[in-house]
Amino acid sequence: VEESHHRPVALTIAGSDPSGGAGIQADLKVFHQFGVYGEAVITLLTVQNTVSVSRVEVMDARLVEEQIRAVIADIPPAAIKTGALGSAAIVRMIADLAPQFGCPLVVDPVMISTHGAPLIAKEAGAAYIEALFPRATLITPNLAEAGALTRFTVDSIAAMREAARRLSGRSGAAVLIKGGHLLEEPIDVLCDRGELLEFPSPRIATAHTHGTGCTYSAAITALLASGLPLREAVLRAKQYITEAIRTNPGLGTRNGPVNHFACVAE
Ligand code: PXL
Repeated sequence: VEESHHRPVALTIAGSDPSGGAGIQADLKVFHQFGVYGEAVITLLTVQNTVSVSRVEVMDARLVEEQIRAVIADIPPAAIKTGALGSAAIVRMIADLAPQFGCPLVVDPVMISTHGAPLIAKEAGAAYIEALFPRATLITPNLAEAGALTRFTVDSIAAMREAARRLSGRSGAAVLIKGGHLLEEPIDVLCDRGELLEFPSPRIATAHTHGTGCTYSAAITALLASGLPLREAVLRAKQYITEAIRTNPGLGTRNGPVNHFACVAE
Protein backbone atom coordinates (compact mmCIF):
# COMPACT_ATOMS: atom_id res chain seq x y z
CA VAL A 1 0.00 0.00 0.00
CA GLU A 2 1.36 3.40 -0.95
CA GLU A 3 1.81 5.71 2.04
CA SER A 4 -0.07 9.00 1.87
CA HIS A 5 2.06 12.10 2.25
CA HIS A 6 -0.80 14.47 1.67
CA ARG A 7 -0.18 18.19 2.15
CA PRO A 8 -2.68 21.01 1.98
CA VAL A 9 -2.53 22.79 -1.39
CA ALA A 10 -2.55 26.56 -1.93
CA LEU A 11 -2.54 28.55 -5.17
CA THR A 12 -1.08 32.02 -5.71
CA ILE A 13 -2.10 34.13 -8.72
CA ALA A 14 0.48 36.92 -8.80
CA GLY A 15 3.41 38.63 -10.46
CA SER A 16 7.03 37.53 -10.72
CA ASP A 17 9.74 39.28 -8.73
CA PRO A 18 13.01 37.83 -10.04
CA SER A 19 14.87 39.09 -6.96
CA GLY A 20 12.87 36.53 -4.97
CA GLY A 21 11.62 38.79 -2.19
CA ALA A 22 8.06 39.52 -3.32
CA GLY A 23 5.40 38.21 -5.68
CA ILE A 24 5.14 34.58 -6.77
CA GLN A 25 8.63 33.74 -5.54
CA ALA A 26 7.86 34.91 -2.00
CA ASP A 27 4.46 33.21 -2.00
CA LEU A 28 5.90 29.81 -2.92
CA LYS A 29 8.63 30.06 -0.27
CA VAL A 30 6.04 30.94 2.36
CA PHE A 31 3.68 28.13 1.36
CA HIS A 32 6.59 25.71 1.62
CA GLN A 33 7.67 27.10 4.99
CA PHE A 34 4.15 26.44 6.30
CA GLY A 35 4.19 22.86 4.98
CA VAL A 36 1.75 23.63 2.17
CA TYR A 37 2.15 22.48 -1.44
CA GLY A 38 2.27 25.58 -3.65
CA GLU A 39 0.80 26.20 -7.08
CA ALA A 40 1.58 29.46 -8.91
CA VAL A 41 -0.10 31.22 -11.82
CA ILE A 42 1.87 34.17 -13.21
CA THR A 43 0.02 37.38 -14.13
CA LEU A 44 2.94 39.67 -14.92
CA LEU A 45 6.72 39.82 -15.05
CA THR A 46 8.69 42.57 -13.40
CA VAL A 47 12.30 43.42 -14.04
CA GLN A 48 13.50 44.40 -10.61
CA ASN A 49 16.07 44.09 -7.87
CA THR A 50 16.28 45.64 -4.39
CA VAL A 51 17.02 49.05 -5.94
CA SER A 52 14.23 49.54 -8.48
CA VAL A 53 11.53 48.14 -10.76
CA SER A 54 12.52 48.97 -14.34
CA ARG A 55 9.87 47.12 -16.35
CA VAL A 56 6.47 45.46 -15.93
CA GLU A 57 5.03 43.13 -18.61
CA VAL A 58 1.43 42.08 -18.02
CA MET A 59 0.18 38.75 -19.42
CA ASP A 60 -2.92 38.52 -21.56
CA ALA A 61 -5.99 37.82 -19.40
CA ARG A 62 -6.80 34.70 -21.49
CA LEU A 63 -3.36 33.24 -20.83
CA VAL A 64 -3.80 33.78 -17.09
CA GLU A 65 -7.29 32.24 -17.26
CA GLU A 66 -5.99 29.12 -19.04
CA GLN A 67 -3.33 28.65 -16.36
CA ILE A 68 -5.89 28.91 -13.55
CA ARG A 69 -8.36 26.53 -15.23
CA ALA A 70 -5.61 23.97 -15.89
CA VAL A 71 -4.43 23.79 -12.28
CA ILE A 72 -7.70 24.05 -10.36
CA ALA A 73 -9.30 21.26 -12.40
CA ASP A 74 -6.41 18.91 -11.67
CA ILE A 75 -4.96 19.80 -8.24
CA PRO A 76 -7.71 21.79 -6.51
CA PRO A 77 -6.28 24.17 -3.90
CA ALA A 78 -7.67 24.50 -0.37
CA ALA A 79 -7.01 28.26 -0.44
CA ILE A 80 -6.13 30.82 -3.13
CA LYS A 81 -4.45 34.24 -2.94
CA THR A 82 -4.12 36.96 -5.52
CA GLY A 83 -1.21 39.41 -5.58
CA ALA A 84 -0.29 41.84 -8.37
CA LEU A 85 -2.86 41.31 -11.16
CA GLY A 86 -1.65 43.88 -13.67
CA SER A 87 -4.90 44.77 -15.45
CA ALA A 88 -8.59 45.35 -14.80
CA ALA A 89 -9.29 42.57 -17.35
CA ILE A 90 -7.39 40.06 -15.17
CA VAL A 91 -9.18 41.29 -12.03
CA ARG A 92 -12.58 40.76 -13.70
CA MET A 93 -11.60 37.40 -15.22
CA ILE A 94 -10.64 36.07 -11.76
CA ALA A 95 -13.90 37.38 -10.32
CA ASP A 96 -15.78 35.48 -13.05
CA LEU A 97 -13.90 32.25 -12.23
CA ALA A 98 -14.17 32.64 -8.45
CA PRO A 99 -17.52 30.84 -8.03
CA GLN A 100 -15.70 27.69 -9.22
CA PHE A 101 -12.92 27.97 -6.63
CA GLY A 102 -14.79 26.40 -3.72
CA CYS A 103 -12.18 27.52 -1.18
CA PRO A 104 -11.17 30.69 0.71
CA LEU A 105 -9.90 33.52 -1.53
CA VAL A 106 -7.44 36.08 -0.13
CA VAL A 107 -7.18 39.23 -2.26
CA ASP A 108 -4.09 41.36 -1.69
CA PRO A 109 -4.98 44.44 -3.78
CA VAL A 110 -1.40 45.18 -4.83
CA MET A 111 -1.29 48.50 -6.66
CA ILE A 112 2.15 49.99 -6.18
CA SER A 113 5.46 48.18 -5.63
CA THR A 114 7.62 48.88 -2.61
CA HIS A 115 9.68 51.20 -4.83
CA GLY A 116 6.62 53.17 -5.96
CA ALA A 117 6.26 51.58 -9.41
CA PRO A 118 2.59 51.13 -10.42
CA LEU A 119 1.76 47.42 -10.85
CA ILE A 120 -1.78 48.03 -12.16
CA ALA A 121 -3.68 50.88 -13.86
CA LYS A 122 -5.55 53.23 -11.50
CA GLU A 123 -8.86 52.25 -13.15
CA ALA A 124 -8.46 48.71 -11.78
CA GLY A 125 -9.70 49.97 -8.40
CA ALA A 126 -13.27 49.89 -9.75
CA ALA A 127 -12.83 46.31 -10.99
CA TYR A 128 -11.62 45.25 -7.54
CA ILE A 129 -14.52 46.95 -5.78
CA GLU A 130 -17.28 45.90 -8.16
CA ALA A 131 -16.16 42.43 -9.19
CA LEU A 132 -13.45 40.78 -7.10
CA PHE A 133 -13.97 41.99 -3.50
CA PRO A 134 -17.51 40.55 -3.32
CA ARG A 135 -15.98 37.12 -4.13
CA ALA A 136 -13.21 37.38 -1.54
CA THR A 137 -12.93 35.84 1.91
CA LEU A 138 -10.32 38.39 3.01
CA ILE A 139 -8.94 41.60 1.49
CA THR A 140 -5.53 42.84 2.72
CA PRO A 141 -4.81 46.45 1.67
CA ASN A 142 -1.99 48.54 3.11
CA LEU A 143 -2.65 52.17 4.08
CA ALA A 144 -2.12 53.57 0.56
CA GLU A 145 -4.32 50.90 -1.04
CA ALA A 146 -7.05 51.37 1.59
CA GLY A 147 -6.91 55.11 0.83
CA ALA A 148 -7.10 54.59 -2.94
CA LEU A 149 -10.03 52.18 -2.55
CA THR A 150 -12.08 54.30 -0.13
CA ARG A 151 -10.98 57.69 -1.51
CA PHE A 152 -10.12 59.11 1.88
CA THR A 153 -6.80 59.44 3.65
CA VAL A 154 -6.05 56.39 5.78
CA ASP A 155 -3.21 57.41 8.07
CA SER A 156 -4.43 56.69 11.62
CA ILE A 157 -5.97 53.83 13.59
CA ALA A 158 -9.32 55.65 13.57
CA ALA A 159 -9.22 56.01 9.77
CA MET A 160 -8.17 52.34 9.42
CA ARG A 161 -11.20 51.25 11.48
CA GLU A 162 -13.50 53.37 9.32
CA ALA A 163 -11.96 52.17 6.02
CA ALA A 164 -12.06 48.51 7.13
CA ARG A 165 -15.74 48.85 8.08
CA ARG A 166 -16.62 50.50 4.76
CA LEU A 167 -14.69 48.04 2.55
CA SER A 168 -16.07 45.07 4.49
CA GLY A 169 -19.61 46.45 4.51
CA ARG A 170 -19.61 46.93 0.74
CA SER A 171 -18.04 43.59 -0.19
CA GLY A 172 -19.13 41.22 2.58
CA ALA A 173 -15.47 40.11 2.81
CA ALA A 174 -13.31 40.41 5.91
CA VAL A 175 -10.83 43.28 5.57
CA LEU A 176 -7.35 43.44 7.11
CA ILE A 177 -5.76 46.88 6.82
CA LYS A 178 -2.04 46.68 7.49
CA GLY A 179 -0.49 49.45 9.55
CA GLY A 180 3.15 48.87 8.61
CA HIS A 181 3.36 52.37 7.14
CA LEU A 182 1.91 54.09 10.24
CA LEU A 183 4.39 56.42 11.88
CA GLU A 184 4.17 54.64 15.23
CA GLU A 185 3.27 51.11 16.30
CA PRO A 186 2.38 48.97 13.23
CA ILE A 187 -1.13 47.91 14.28
CA ASP A 188 -3.24 45.94 11.77
CA VAL A 189 -7.01 46.34 11.87
CA LEU A 190 -9.32 43.45 10.92
CA CYS A 191 -13.01 43.91 10.25
CA ASP A 192 -14.63 40.46 10.26
CA ARG A 193 -18.42 40.16 10.04
CA GLY A 194 -18.94 43.61 11.52
CA GLU A 195 -16.51 43.09 14.37
CA LEU A 196 -13.25 45.06 14.64
CA LEU A 197 -10.09 43.37 15.93
CA GLU A 198 -6.60 44.85 16.30
CA PHE A 199 -3.25 43.12 15.87
CA PRO A 200 -0.37 45.16 17.31
CA SER A 201 3.34 44.40 16.89
CA PRO A 202 6.58 46.17 17.82
CA ARG A 203 8.08 48.53 15.23
CA ILE A 204 11.33 47.16 13.81
CA ALA A 205 13.72 49.78 12.46
CA THR A 206 14.90 48.38 9.11
CA ALA A 207 14.77 49.20 5.38
CA HIS A 208 14.56 45.48 4.58
CA THR A 209 10.81 45.10 4.23
CA HIS A 210 10.56 44.29 0.50
CA GLY A 211 7.78 41.74 -0.06
CA THR A 212 6.24 42.18 3.40
CA GLY A 213 2.68 42.38 2.03
CA CYS A 214 3.07 39.32 -0.22
CA THR A 215 4.72 37.31 2.53
CA TYR A 216 2.00 38.19 5.05
CA SER A 217 -0.94 37.37 2.79
CA ALA A 218 0.78 34.17 1.61
CA ALA A 219 1.14 33.09 5.25
CA ILE A 220 -2.55 33.76 5.89
CA THR A 221 -3.42 31.76 2.75
CA ALA A 222 -1.22 28.83 3.80
CA LEU A 223 -2.85 28.76 7.23
CA LEU A 224 -6.35 28.90 5.73
CA ALA A 225 -5.38 26.02 3.41
CA SER A 226 -4.33 24.13 6.55
CA GLY A 227 -7.82 24.60 7.98
CA LEU A 228 -7.30 27.40 10.51
CA PRO A 229 -10.15 29.81 11.11
CA LEU A 230 -9.59 33.31 9.70
CA ARG A 231 -8.78 35.16 12.92
CA GLU A 232 -6.34 32.47 14.05
CA ALA A 233 -4.69 32.53 10.61
CA VAL A 234 -4.25 36.32 10.76
CA LEU A 235 -2.81 36.17 14.28
CA ARG A 236 -0.29 33.45 13.42
CA ALA A 237 0.65 35.09 10.11
CA LYS A 238 1.21 38.42 11.91
CA GLN A 239 3.62 36.70 14.30
CA TYR A 240 5.43 35.14 11.32
CA ILE A 241 5.76 38.38 9.32
CA THR A 242 7.00 40.28 12.39
CA GLU A 243 9.68 37.64 12.95
CA ALA A 244 10.49 37.60 9.22
CA ILE A 245 11.13 41.37 9.25
CA ARG A 246 13.13 41.19 12.50
CA THR A 247 15.42 38.45 11.16
CA ASN A 248 15.76 39.78 7.59
CA PRO A 249 18.90 38.48 5.86
CA GLY A 250 20.20 41.94 4.88
CA LEU A 251 20.43 41.08 1.18
CA GLY A 252 20.74 43.57 -1.67
CA THR A 253 21.85 47.17 -1.84
CA ARG A 254 18.56 48.95 -1.03
CA ASN A 255 15.22 47.52 0.27
CA GLY A 256 16.07 43.88 0.83
CA PRO A 257 13.73 40.94 1.43
CA VAL A 258 12.36 39.65 4.73
CA ASN A 259 13.34 36.26 6.12
CA HIS A 260 11.00 33.69 4.59
CA PHE A 261 12.71 31.05 6.74
CA ALA A 262 11.32 32.68 9.90
CA CYS A 263 10.09 30.20 12.48
CA VAL A 264 6.48 29.04 12.12
CA ALA A 265 4.89 28.63 15.57
CA GLU A 266 3.16 25.28 16.16
O1 PXL B 1 4.88 43.77 -2.69
C1 PXL B 1 4.11 44.08 -3.81
C2 PXL B 1 4.57 43.31 -5.01
C3 PXL B 1 3.77 42.33 -5.52
N1 PXL B 1 4.11 41.61 -6.62
C4 PXL B 1 5.26 41.85 -7.24
C5 PXL B 1 6.11 42.81 -6.78
C6 PXL B 1 5.77 43.57 -5.63
C7 PXL B 1 6.67 44.59 -5.10
O2 PXL B 1 7.74 44.81 -5.54
O3 PXL B 1 7.26 43.02 -7.40
C8 PXL B 1 5.60 41.05 -8.45
